[in-house]
Amino acid sequence: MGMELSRLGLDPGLQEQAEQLCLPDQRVARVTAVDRGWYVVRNGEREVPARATGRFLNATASTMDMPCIGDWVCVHYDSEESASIHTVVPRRSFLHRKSAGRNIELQMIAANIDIAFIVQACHYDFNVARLERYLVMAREGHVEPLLVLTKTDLISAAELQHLIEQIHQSGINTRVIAVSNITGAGLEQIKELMIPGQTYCLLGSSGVGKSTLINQLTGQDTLKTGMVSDSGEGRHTTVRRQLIVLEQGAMFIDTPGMREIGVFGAGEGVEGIFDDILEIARTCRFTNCSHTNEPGCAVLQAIKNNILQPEHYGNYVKLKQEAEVNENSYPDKRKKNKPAGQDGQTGMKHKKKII
Ligand SMILES: Nc1nc2c(ncn2[C@@H]2O[C@H](COP(=O)(O)OP(=O)(O)OP(=O)(O)O)[C@@H](O)[C@H]2O)c(=O)[nH]1
Ligand SMILES: [Mg+2]
Ligand SMILES: [Zn+2]
Repeated sequence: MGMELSRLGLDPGLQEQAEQLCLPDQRVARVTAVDRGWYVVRNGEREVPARATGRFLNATASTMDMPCIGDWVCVHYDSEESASIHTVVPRRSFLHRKSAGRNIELQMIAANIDIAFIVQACHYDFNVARLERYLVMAREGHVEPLLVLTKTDLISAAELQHLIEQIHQSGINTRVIAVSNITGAGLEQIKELMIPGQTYCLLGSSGVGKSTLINQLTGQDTLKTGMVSDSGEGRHTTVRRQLIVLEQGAMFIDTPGMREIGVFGAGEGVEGIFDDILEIARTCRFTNCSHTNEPGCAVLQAIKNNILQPEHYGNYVKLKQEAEVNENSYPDKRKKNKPAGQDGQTGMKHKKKII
């Protein structure tokens, strides 16, 4: 499989799995673009459009199991210019969410990610509770998070300092890098952490400057970027997911801005990023304390003593409940979605709508 694929991030573990899964007439490739039912796959230097085979679609019960950006897949090259996807190699890490709407619809955002750049703009977009949601998402998928605050040119140094303090006061100890795509401030810090062969995925609302940041790093206008209105509201300039390989060797996945990020999962992600609360709760008098009105509740006491911020605690409770509700509804949904043949169709439709 050679050097070329390891440059795209195929490590020995993934390679071994891929070798077992791919048939002799198939090759391992990485999904580098996703646009509704279409894919682009890259094997070494060669990048061609691809489709999932009918057989694959029939065997796939959930949209979560469809190929997604960053996936390693077994492909058959039908010609010099097209390929078909037969198998998805199990993901080592992933980013997924419950998408917009009342129904529980799960969506795989990206796979095999080393670091998720959780991007918020200092101006208008900044929101700690939303940062926490993204942190849960990263944690659930075993992806290391990094917080990136953009558009620092629009606020003063003191205001920026205040935002960073708010993050730390909420008990978030993830690294924060503040950048301006206009002045170039902070970009060196991003460049310093980039490692050839690693994959970084940018997440965040529309208009925060995700595509602009990637363009800064490539040094070219590789991606289309959009104007934002005065209210800071973006316009969903990026419509497809795309993996870009920098000359230096690091890979960046650009995603369309997200409006809603529902969390789900066994709650492991939620617990993971609220360590501070769990630590405090260990000293509650009752082990099954619900932290609402029990005597000897350490959490309530900590809020009273200003050690714990009520908003931070409130968000913990909300996310935990949400994760549980979504997790419980998911298996039913999965069953209902069968037979799988029809699901391939609905899967496509959802993809279109969600982004
Ligand atoms: N002032 C300022 N403007 C920026 C900065 N970064 C990006 N912008 C502008 O913000 C607008 C939106 O940038 P994009 O890069 O398209 O935002 P995006 O996050 O990719 O948005 P979607 O593709 O819709 O998700 C563009 O007009 C950029 O020029 C920055 O650091 N400072
Ligand atoms: Mg964009
Ligand atoms: Zn308690």
